Amino acid sequence: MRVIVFGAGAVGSRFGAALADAGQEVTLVGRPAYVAAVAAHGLVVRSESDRQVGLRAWEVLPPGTSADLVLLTVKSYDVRAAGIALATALPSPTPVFALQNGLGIEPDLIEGLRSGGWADAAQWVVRGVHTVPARLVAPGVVQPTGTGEVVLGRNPAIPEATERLRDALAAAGFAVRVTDDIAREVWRKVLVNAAINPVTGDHGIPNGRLVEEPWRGQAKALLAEALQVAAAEGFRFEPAEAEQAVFGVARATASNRSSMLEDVERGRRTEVDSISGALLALGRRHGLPMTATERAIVRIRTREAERNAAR
Ligand code: KPL
Repeated sequence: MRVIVFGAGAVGSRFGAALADAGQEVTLVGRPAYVAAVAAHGLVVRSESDRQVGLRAWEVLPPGTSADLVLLTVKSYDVRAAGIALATALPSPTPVFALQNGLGIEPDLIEGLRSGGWADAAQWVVRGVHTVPARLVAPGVVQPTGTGEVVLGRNPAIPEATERLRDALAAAGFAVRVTDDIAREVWRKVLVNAAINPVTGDHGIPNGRLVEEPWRGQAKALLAEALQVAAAEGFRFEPAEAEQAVFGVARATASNRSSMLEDVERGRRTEVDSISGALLALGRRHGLPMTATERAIVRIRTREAERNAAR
């Protein structure tokens, strides 16, 4: 199967390497330094001994490149632009799996794909979520940093695409399941990100330390607000189930630095808007108290600004 991994960050690289290792024909799309590194030495997977994986990487998709499916792993704020780029480059509409953190991803992707010329864009978009952790040690060098799960939704217009990706990911060694209620899984993942990412990003701690105070308490306060918003939107989770999800992921990815911490430390924009910002907007609409979330957003914005000023 020909797979385009659009967004060669840590997660895209981990998926791309594993799929290529399992025999899929993988093309990665990433930044110039990354593409140059992969051209020079392949994609390196770091463990006790480094392993090189042969695959193609491009800065932009050469027009006319076709694929059986696309794994979209760009940051949430780049989804629309990625949609335009994909619809412009691919010769015909192709299933696109959106694996981002946060809320409001599909409308952005559909809008981008439509602007790029796919009139029936909604027929080609499939949402998924995952908790697979990874770290980009250097351009073209990725380190798996724990275990996680992939959950794929189904688009009734292209149900077989989900089965194909599920089989490919399973053969590549990932725990993967398919659901007919991806909206609930997206909320479950948002709860996890809302609790883990701002606390780890603010305090510079790996995910595993979230089980310790005072971070545990901060994560629980964020989770409590996110749970209220989810319920107001029609997605009820038992608090114990949600806590289990948050601290279960924190333990399974203990040595991992959350994507928000990586972004803050590298002076990049974080996904705070699509995670905490989206929750805050909904919470306000429902008249819910959102003090912990508001504080977390301010702290992350401050971190982003500090890093940018120090550059
Ligand atoms: O999604 C993640 C992220 O860092 O954005 C988790 C699963 C929390 C792993 O760190």
